[in-house]
Amino acid sequence: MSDTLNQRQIQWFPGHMAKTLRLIGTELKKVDAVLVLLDARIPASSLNPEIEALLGDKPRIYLLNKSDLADPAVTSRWLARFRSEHSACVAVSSKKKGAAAGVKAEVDRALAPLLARREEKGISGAQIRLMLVGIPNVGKSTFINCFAGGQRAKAEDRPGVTRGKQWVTAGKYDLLDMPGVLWKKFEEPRTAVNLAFIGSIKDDILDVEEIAAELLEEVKRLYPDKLAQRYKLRSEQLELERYELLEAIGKNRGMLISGGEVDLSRAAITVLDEFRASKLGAISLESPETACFPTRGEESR
Ligand SMILES: Nc1nc2c(ncn2[C@@H]2O[C@H](COP(=O)(O)OP(=O)(O)OP(=O)(O)O)[C@@H](O)[C@H]2O)c(=O)[nH]1
Ligand SMILES: [Mg+2]
Repeated sequence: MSDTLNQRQIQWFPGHMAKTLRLIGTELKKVDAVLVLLDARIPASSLNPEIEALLGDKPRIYLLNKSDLADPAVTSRWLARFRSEHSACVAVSSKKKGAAAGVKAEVDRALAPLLARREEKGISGAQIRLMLVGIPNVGKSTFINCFAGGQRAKAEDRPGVTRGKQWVTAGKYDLLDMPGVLWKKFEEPRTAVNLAFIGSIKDDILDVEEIAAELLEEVKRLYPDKLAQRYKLRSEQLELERYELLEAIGKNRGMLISGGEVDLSRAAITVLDEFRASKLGAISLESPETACFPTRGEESR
């Protein structure tokens, strides 16, 4: 399936994403630092190597967003991993009040040399300008709303909501919201699948049954108890092959079509929706010990 996804690269990298990438390049000169939003459930797969390469030496802070949906124990290991590579990193839940305070402190810390220079020059009142970048649907606009207060940027539960750049002022900070951007070719086949699981690739270009069956396989491997509990699966059902498992779930939920067959497509949509809405509980799909993850300096190669 991953091959199929890779063959469809044109559809998930439409023209507006190439445009956004160019926009990031030009706007970069105008900002003091970049906030790179990652999805805490898949920090490696949500790290865009093309953005990394563009950022160069610009101060950056990685935000593990949607950390309310991720396994806290795995998130702390990711924080340690980023920090061990001298990258500032904060776990964030943008939908929760007060989530921005930790990020503001981290920004001020990362920009301490710049702020000291401004103080010397007598321009300490100058705005701190931050650009937000990340894959579609990772929560950039929601984060801005949480940082600035109120509904300042449009945020919705689907990829591709923000279409152009937008500046939002929050006290001494100016934030630049950007459209989400993916990259043309995924080095690791798992990347495309992980992005599909969390809803960063539009479902209408995906085979949802295949994605749901693959997700079940992954959750079964990592959190079998959560899967069994959510779908009331007996231990022998957990042993089923992935499509049979999807079928069993549809059956348990009474999703039948005429003739008594299970409506696999409905079951698949349910599994994906419920995973994305965190109905199975907090789940991390990537850990720093096993994920293929570029270290700083490697990314521009
Ligand atoms: N549970 C949870 N949901 C979040 C969080 N941040 C954002 N969301 C949800 O994720 C969805 C996408 O959020 P957006 O802010 O529109 O994402 P975006 O990165 O701006 O997306 P594009 O503009 O499409 O690139 C929305 O349904 C948000 O409510 C978070 O920290 N936790
Ligand atoms: Mg947006």
